[in-house]
Amino acid sequence: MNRLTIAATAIGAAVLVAGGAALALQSGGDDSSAGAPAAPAQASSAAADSSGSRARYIEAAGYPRPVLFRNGIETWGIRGVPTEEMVALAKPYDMVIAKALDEEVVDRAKVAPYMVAIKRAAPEKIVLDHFLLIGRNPKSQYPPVWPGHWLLLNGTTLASDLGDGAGDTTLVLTDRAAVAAGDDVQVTALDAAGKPDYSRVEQMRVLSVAGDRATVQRGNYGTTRQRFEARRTRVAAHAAVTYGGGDPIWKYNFCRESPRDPSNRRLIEALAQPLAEYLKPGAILDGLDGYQFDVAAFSTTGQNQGQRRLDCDNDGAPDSGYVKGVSSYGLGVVEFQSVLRGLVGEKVLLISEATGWWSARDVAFANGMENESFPDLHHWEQFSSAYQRYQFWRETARAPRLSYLQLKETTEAFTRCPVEDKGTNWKIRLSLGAALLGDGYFAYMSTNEEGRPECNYVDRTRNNLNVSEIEEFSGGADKRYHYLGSPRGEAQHVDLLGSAPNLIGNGGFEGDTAGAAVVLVRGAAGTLTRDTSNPGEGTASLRVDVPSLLADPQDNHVQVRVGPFRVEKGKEYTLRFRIRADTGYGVISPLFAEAPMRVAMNLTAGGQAPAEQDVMATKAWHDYSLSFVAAADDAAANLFVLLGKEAGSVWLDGLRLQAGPGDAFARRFEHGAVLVNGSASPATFDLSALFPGTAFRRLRGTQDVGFNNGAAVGGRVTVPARDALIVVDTKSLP
Ligand SMILES: [Ca+2]
Ligand SMILES: [Ca+2]
Ligand SMILES: [Ca+2]
Repeated sequence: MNRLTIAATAIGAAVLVAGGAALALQSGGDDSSAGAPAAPAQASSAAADSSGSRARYIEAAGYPRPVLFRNGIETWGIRGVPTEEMVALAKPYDMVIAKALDEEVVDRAKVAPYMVAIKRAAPEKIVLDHFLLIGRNPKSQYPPVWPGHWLLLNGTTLASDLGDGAGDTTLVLTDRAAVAAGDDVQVTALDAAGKPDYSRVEQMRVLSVAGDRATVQRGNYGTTRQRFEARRTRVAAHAAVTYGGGDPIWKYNFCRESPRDPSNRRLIEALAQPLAEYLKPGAILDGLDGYQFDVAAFSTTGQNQGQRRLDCDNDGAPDSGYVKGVSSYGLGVVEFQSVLRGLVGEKVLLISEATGWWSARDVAFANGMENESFPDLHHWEQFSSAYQRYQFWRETARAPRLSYLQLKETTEAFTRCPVEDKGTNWKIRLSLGAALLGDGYFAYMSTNEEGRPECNYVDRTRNNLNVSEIEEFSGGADKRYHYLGSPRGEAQHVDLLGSAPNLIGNGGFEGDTAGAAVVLVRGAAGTLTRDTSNPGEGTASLRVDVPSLLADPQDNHVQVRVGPFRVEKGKEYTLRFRIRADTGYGVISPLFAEAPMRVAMNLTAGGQAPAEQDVMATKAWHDYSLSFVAAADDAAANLFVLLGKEAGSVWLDGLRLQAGPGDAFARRFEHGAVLVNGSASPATFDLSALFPGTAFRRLRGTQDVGFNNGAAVGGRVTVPARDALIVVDTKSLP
């Protein structure tokens, strides 16, 4: 994938360096079908039914809600510190998330006993294993993966026989473009009918390719050399990804048509089973609350490698993870969550990932989502999109609902590169501020993902541990966790657009569809009509139908152009609209009836569209607001609605595009308030109108004493562009 997922789990790789030698784990032994080591004997299931105290605590605990996320706990876990030290490290946090299995980084199972101990010491805390859902390190032994369950790129066949001798290191390929130097390839015998025989598989590494010949390293990853016949052998590269210079990760085949193992299980069932087992009494994650699924994804088109595309039904033809015109991979991830939910019941927390264009859609079965390095992996210009996706999950996920945001960047307060990071504490405030508009859980890691790990902050008072405790968690000098108390209602959207003129003349589509046109790219199909059934407002809405996708949806583009209108370079414009969609997923299976459709938009000016932002659309009308900064002066700019990766129908209504910022929010708490400005320009909040009769002050900071200076905050306060301000009520917190 692109930077989005390359960045996704770079921490794991960074910590691995500190971890030293790789550890080969034994599989679980005869009593464990799950194939993971059992928990230490002293780890009983005392925490197994903690959901009651957990629920009471979640209800009672105030905000903000700090999350201890990976960094410190994994570093200490692989170092082997005394358990009491780890329990003390976790003490101030409401939620603890770390890798406690070896699926991505081989040595992280050392962290598991600490996670079990943290949960036992404080059953009210939420303790989750951070599980990489996209794939597994082939060096790990578990979860066990049957060879037919790996996701492969479209492959080729052997053109000549291959022996099993020491010198047999050349594959003669029917299609040389199917493999590349550096690939891990799965070589599978084909039976008389041409179907893969997964009992005869060998893993090889391609060292070089010349003409139709590939030189390979044989018998890798515990497989043994075998003889393979010409034309009766498939050679296919693993769909793989590497995070931050770590080991290759081989991807799982979540497609609903993936091959079935000898127990008639697809990857969907075969992976859910051990994950349910690991949480059971006596097993490695005994008593933990559940999983956070890293890189849970719906879209796969970005996982292709140029012309080499996924072949998820293993029929030898490329499909980009789509079967019969739908993302079979994406729906397979939803089905996986439904199967796991069925195995673990309602008390286990399953947290999905909704970061960027590949966001998962398993809202009906997961309790919530993570947005990684909010907004959407460092995309500050996509605040509108990432923030509203967070709120969408809060409204639609399975109860009990719980979503969180995390930030993974070095900042002025937490860096070893003070010059480069000067003036960046707003990143912490804005992402925490956005979290406080929802469930309030927030994780901060000082991690540089721009290739400068030497900038990462370390805590010298804790033997250079990589933890960063932000002052906003405990109110600075006040040192009181949860100082804001409970929220007083939901966040308020503060309208700063006023009476700025609507640049879209016919956004209600009452009489016709004038101003909107469908643009089809390279043979894609799509139509646009005015629809009077179930309008969003007035008597009609704009309906866009994408009846079918091209065989390979990576190339399928259906765009709706709305405009033209005049914009000025560098100015911010906010689009407000209503949207609903019919995906047809519910016809495939009732499991998918609630899976939303992703609809992306951009503001194109001077031929440039710097930020594509998306929303989640369902059968019911949703109101959304997306803010864009125009990239150029343009008298004939357009808004583009970007469709074509999913078939179905989309309805749009009430389009209003106005000059001005759209991402200003305020939320009142028992003992204070948070003012969030995700916009590209400063925003002034009228506190006397929002929260009349209350006197506020800023936090008394110890890390950013200029911003959090303890000063009284009057009736009107301006929050800089892309920043947030937490104020406390001077009556309850003088
Ligand atoms: Ca993630
Ligand atoms: Ca295929
Ligand atoms: Ca209308």
